Amino acid sequence: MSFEDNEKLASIFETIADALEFLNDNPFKIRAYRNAVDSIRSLNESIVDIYSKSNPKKVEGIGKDLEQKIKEYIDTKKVAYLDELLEKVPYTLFQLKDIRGLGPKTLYKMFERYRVRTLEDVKKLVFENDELKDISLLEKSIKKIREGIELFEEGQSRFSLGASLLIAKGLIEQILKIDYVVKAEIAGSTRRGKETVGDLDILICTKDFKNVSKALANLPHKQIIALGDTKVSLLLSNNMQVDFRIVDDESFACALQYFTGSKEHNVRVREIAIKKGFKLNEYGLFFKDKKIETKSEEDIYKALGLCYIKPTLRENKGEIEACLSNNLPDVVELEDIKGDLHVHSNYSDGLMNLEEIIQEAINRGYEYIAITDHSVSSYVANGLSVERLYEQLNEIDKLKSKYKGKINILAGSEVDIKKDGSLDFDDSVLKDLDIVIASIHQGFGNSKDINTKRIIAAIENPYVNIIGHPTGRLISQRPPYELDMQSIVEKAAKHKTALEINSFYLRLDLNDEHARLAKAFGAKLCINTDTHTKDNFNYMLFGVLTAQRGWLEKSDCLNTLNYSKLKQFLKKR
Ligand code: DGT
Ligand code: CA
Ligand code: CA
Ligand code: ZN
Repeated sequence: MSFEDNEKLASIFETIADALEFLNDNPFKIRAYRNAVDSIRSLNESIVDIYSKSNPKKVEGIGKDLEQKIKEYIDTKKVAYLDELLEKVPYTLFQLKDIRGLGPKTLYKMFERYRVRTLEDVKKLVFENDELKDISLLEKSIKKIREGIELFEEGQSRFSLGASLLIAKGLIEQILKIDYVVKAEIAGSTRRGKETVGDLDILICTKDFKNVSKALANLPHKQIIALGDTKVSLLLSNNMQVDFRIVDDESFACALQYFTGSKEHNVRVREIAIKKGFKLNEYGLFFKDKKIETKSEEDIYKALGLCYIKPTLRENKGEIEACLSNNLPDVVELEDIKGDLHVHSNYSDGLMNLEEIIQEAINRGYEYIAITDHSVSSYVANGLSVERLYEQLNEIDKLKSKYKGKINILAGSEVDIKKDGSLDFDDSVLKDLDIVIASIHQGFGNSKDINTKRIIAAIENPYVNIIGHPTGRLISQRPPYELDMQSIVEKAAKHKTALEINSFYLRLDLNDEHARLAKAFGAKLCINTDTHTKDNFNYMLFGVLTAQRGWLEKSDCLNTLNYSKLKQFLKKR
């Protein structure tokens, strides 16, 4: 099954990278594996299909050595190098590497010195000791690890939207090949575009319940949790649970509405149904016990006197009221996006050169594209010095003329906001750029007041156009830094600085609620992918779903503007 292979291979490479990190191996080698993981996760086709060809096309981020390992995987379904590494690092440690404040080096020291192997072992160690001098952990670090463990335990039981959508897509492709399956659709929180997903829900339309449920149970899995004619639940190899519901054509629309949820939204819709004399459940819509034909979800909402409410809005956060008072937002769609304004090239830590980026943006039908590499302080990301920035500007200038009429290129930078709130480049440099993103990449541990001041200083800078990933969170890995979000959105609106919705699936930053707050205060949002590889451009969907959940309309977003309107906004004043 194609996409499951992508995920399997990505997680093998990820585990190899983690193991190398535990063992303090060469950082470039680790980087190569991580880059490969990234490219595989954002691929739009099966890695097995690509590399099964005799003369496979080049996949970005995958060099000769890793190509060999992929071929080995295709032949043997495993990578022997991983087994070798697993003899040195106990596998249980891997699950703990995402605990904030811990890190592979400390974890490995804990293993060597105290034979710590599981989360329970780590908890015992750090909650019973205020410091561990033997492995040079003082009180402050121990406190951080304790906080990290709490966050980790919260996030453990949920998957990222990115992983969930990827797996769902692969499963649906498989399911549609089963005999007598007419339709298959994603439902549940994945369809609502929620940032994390507890389990995956898939709805399947057929007449042949028995054979379809049998075929579902034959999809690759680790365990069968439930097996009946109308419901099959599987545990996948990555521990994700998938609930398949099998329905006939007559019930499909109502079942889709029901299993999309949210539960809270459904409760409200059902109340409205009952008040009007209807009954609504997963089997159908009934009026005085007579089943009413519903071909689509639209039909259901319409019959109840409601307008159609998109899945991303179905959270009972005011959408029913908005619908009844004709104020439901006409939310932004993927097709409304006219360009990506946060892109890294191989001048810093991206994998594409400038022309590859431009070509890809053209392929995607974008009207404009910005090049925004890191600035000098982001030195792990190979940030650009002023000299290298001007070199790049020079090259971009030439490309602007070369691609004139095909796409508009904006020369920019993702400038670090330094600890004191000043920026990595002086205004005299920033004024030469077409677009400036300012982001915090260092000094997360400060107070709410200091963090807020740093961001507001950047917002007020006359050359800054966008604040990148404003809260710095990494979903279930790093909490957002504390910010006074209301002051930030107010200032952003006032100074015409947009706030980013970073679409990378572990960021989704701003999140849906912050986006909605920003909109309420009239700030513009910009949905960017923070692309580092060609396929990362696909992340735009996650950002758009988040924007929809934040009730954003096309007019609330910066990168839905056409090029001349965009240029006007970028001038700020
Ligand atoms: P998750 O999996 O935690 O990310 O969230 P959901 O929304 O996917 O929840 P899930 O998988 O438990 O159920 C999928 C949908 O099915 C849910 O959004 C609404 C519907 N549903 C499930 N159980 C119930 C229930 O007991 N009552 C109602 N009204 N709806 C339910
Ligand atoms: Ca679910
Ligand atoms: Ca479920
Ligand atoms: Zn970036």
